[in-house]
Amino acid sequence: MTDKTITIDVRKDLFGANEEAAAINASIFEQHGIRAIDVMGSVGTGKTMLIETLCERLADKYRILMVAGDLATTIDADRVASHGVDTVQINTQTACHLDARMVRVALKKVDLSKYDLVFIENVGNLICPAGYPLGAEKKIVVVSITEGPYMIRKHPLTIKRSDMVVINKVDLAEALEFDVDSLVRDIREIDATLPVVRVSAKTGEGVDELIRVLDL
Ligand SMILES: Nc1nc2c(ncn2[C@@H]2O[C@H](COP(=O)(O)OP(=O)(O)O)[C@@H](O)[C@H]2O)c(=O)[nH]1
Ligand SMILES: [Mg+2]
Repeated sequence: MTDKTITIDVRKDLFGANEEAAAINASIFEQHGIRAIDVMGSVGTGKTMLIETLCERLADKYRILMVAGDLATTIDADRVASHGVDTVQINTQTACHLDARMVRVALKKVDLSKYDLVFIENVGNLICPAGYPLGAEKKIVVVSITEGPYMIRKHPLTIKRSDMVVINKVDLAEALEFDVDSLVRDIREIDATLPVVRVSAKTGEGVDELIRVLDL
């Protein structure tokens, strides 16, 4: 390397800046007495449906805001809004994940004194969102049995950086002859103690347990 070369430490400069912004978001949530949950997972695993189900179950207990992250469209925000929940859509256009600054911009659009629980649906993929904390108290990852049997083993870092794994669509396990225990074993190989909850966002099976484990 010569003195003509400028080097950039991506971890320090990019991830470090995001972590600082996430810490600010966390303090904003705390000031307002808001609990926030970052919901990660591939496209189609049921993140939005799970948030819809949780909003229905928790409507009497919490004033809920949903922040939806997608490259384009307001489809997910509109789905959740149809349950009477306030929503903010962030369209990242090209970015494969939300970052803490995007979330801060979204939070500035609303009156935070009106809420005490925020669900943040991250952009659908199992890779990028894991590296970008948003200031939420928990990062949960939703996987589902329709993604096939290897998604846990192929994404160990995402599992390591999550506070909980939700295995969704268990209602389809029998029809697809899918061994849900094998997913749990794969998670255990990566983290022996990570909470794992099996649910069906569609039928509601396991959702009470999820609420209990999330301490909501
Ligand atoms: N059978 C079944 N289908 C589900 C379940 N959860 C979601 N789906 C379906 O899976 C598709 C993707 O769900 P969606 O919530 O949009 O996934 P997202 O992309 O992760 O937000 C939709 O057609 C849902 O109806 C579930 O628990 N069981
Ligand atoms: Mg969605």
